Amino acid sequence: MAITRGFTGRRRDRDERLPPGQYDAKDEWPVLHVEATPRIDPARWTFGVEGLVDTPTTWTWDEVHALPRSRYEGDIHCVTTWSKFGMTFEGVSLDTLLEIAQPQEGARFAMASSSTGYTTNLPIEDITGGKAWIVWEADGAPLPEIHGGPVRMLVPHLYFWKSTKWVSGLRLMSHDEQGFWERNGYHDRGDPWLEQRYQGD
Ligand SMILES: Nc1nc2c(c(=O)[nH]1)N[C@H]1C(S)=C(S)[C@@H](COP(=O)(O)O)O[C@H]1N2
Ligand SMILES: [Mo]
Repeated sequence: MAITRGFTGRRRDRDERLPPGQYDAKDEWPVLHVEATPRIDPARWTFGVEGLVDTPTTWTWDEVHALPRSRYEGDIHCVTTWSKFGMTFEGVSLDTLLEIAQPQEGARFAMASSSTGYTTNLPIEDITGGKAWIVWEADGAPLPEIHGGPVRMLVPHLYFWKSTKWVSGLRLMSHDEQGFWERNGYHDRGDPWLEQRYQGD
């Protein structure tokens, strides 16, 4: 009898891609947001980087599409305990955008915003070094409006509330400030492998 990896060791009990306290949502991609889904015409969408940068820059839909494309293939994890394996997202790396905007030495945190008013805070180290994107495609199709289309942020190594839907900009700051869910009790960083769900975790 053939013994495959799936039938040996720990993996039988628990998929090693699953952070503690999470379950595999399989084919389902739950939709979660606190505001009404906005209708955003890509022709009017912009993304701006401001705050502690030498070159504050705003990109249009056409301008971000002219930048080098970057793809994420991997898993996502929501604090409400679902995880989803093997997702593919395409857009542009935040490294590319920050290379243009030129963060200043004192920039240590970022606030990501949606045009709806939703915000979430992130340390600079979590959005640089190939760990964060703005994306307009999911699994080979245009990002659905309900999942943040035309463009959302993607920071897949942190809980998914850090991935702002209908993203409109990023402000770089010297100090940490709390965003929407963080002010409401969620963790300032949100690492699923450390189970940083709530303030104090
Ligand atoms: N603008 C906005 N972005 C948001 C949210 C939100 O309420 N508004 N919710 C966050 C949370 S809690 C999660 S789990 C994911 C859900 O993304 P999905 O609906 O595409 O699964 O979006 C994140 N980004
Ligand atoms: Mo979430």
